[in-house]
Amino acid sequence: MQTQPISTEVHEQRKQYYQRIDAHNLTPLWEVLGALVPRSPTTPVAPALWRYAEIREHVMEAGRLITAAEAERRVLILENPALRGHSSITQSLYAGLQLILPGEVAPAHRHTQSALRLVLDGEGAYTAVDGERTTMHRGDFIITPSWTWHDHGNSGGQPVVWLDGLDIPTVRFFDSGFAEHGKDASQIPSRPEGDALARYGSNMLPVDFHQASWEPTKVFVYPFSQTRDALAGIARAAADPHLGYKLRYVNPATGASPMPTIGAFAQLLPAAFVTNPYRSTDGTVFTCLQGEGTVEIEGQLFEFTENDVFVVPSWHTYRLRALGETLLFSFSDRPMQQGLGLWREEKFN
Ligand code: 1HN
Repeated sequence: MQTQPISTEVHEQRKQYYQRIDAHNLTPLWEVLGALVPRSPTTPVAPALWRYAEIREHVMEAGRLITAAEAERRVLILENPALRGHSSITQSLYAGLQLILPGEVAPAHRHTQSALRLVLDGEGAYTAVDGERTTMHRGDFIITPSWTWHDHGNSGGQPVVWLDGLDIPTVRFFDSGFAEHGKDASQIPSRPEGDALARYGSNMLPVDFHQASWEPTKVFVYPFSQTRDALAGIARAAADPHLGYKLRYVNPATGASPMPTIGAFAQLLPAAFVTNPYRSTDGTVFTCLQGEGTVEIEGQLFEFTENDVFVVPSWHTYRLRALGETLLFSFSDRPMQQGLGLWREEKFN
């Protein structure tokens, strides 16, 4: 950018010119070009952490103030501290903690926004997706792809809390949001529990089943037991210095992410493991399923333990440190960025 000094006369002429064109909704590019096309990402998103032990009681209090039916979804949104009022945890993604009490139903609806759930606390709830229920267990990764009917219920005896991740800011950006309410509060199951996982998620597929690369998977639950086994299985070999043992969830029919807008990952860090510094352009939401540790994000240190949620903004260098053996779940907009040719990462030593 040119930094030549200009006379006060020219400065004044330009200012008056900007005011004259302003009335026509015109503005000069040269005053904003540097900010529009930065040399590297300049995100407004702030690093942040939510300590589950500190916020759990606030989530439970919502259960005494409003029913799931009245709220439709009883959720406390995890708002990025630098994006308050935007219902966003990153520029493209939304996150929240949803509570469902014994006997409650969160009524059936569908929308073009894609959603994921990561079960954190309590047992006995279920989610139904397009006519099939799945009982939710801690650590299960459950998806409701765009325009799939979904409702939740709790037939157990404990409050159940899960982390919701949605592409709400992305759909808002595209102005492509549609939604519908179901005619019944709960879908009547049309398939037995476990059908989709057996049919589409057992290293086999129905013989005449084919999907385009952008289509979401029919596997709508990735049980934690399988994720844990896979991570334990790869942890017998050497760890990646930047990632530890990290796997991405996939649509087994295509190899792409389970849903086109959100990528999800599970990561095992052995006790005392410290990752080498790393950054990528996908701002990422993490939650700790097991263990405890610290994350250092551009010099800011956060301690995390089970069920804590933290966010690493785009292009922020971070380093994870595990105390005991630690298992992290994470999600980001990586598949969108990769599909558009925008995604970059950098590994430091
Ligand atoms: C939604 O449908 C759920 O189905 C949770 O559990 C959170 C936030 C915004 C819009 C729709 C759910 C949501 C949501």
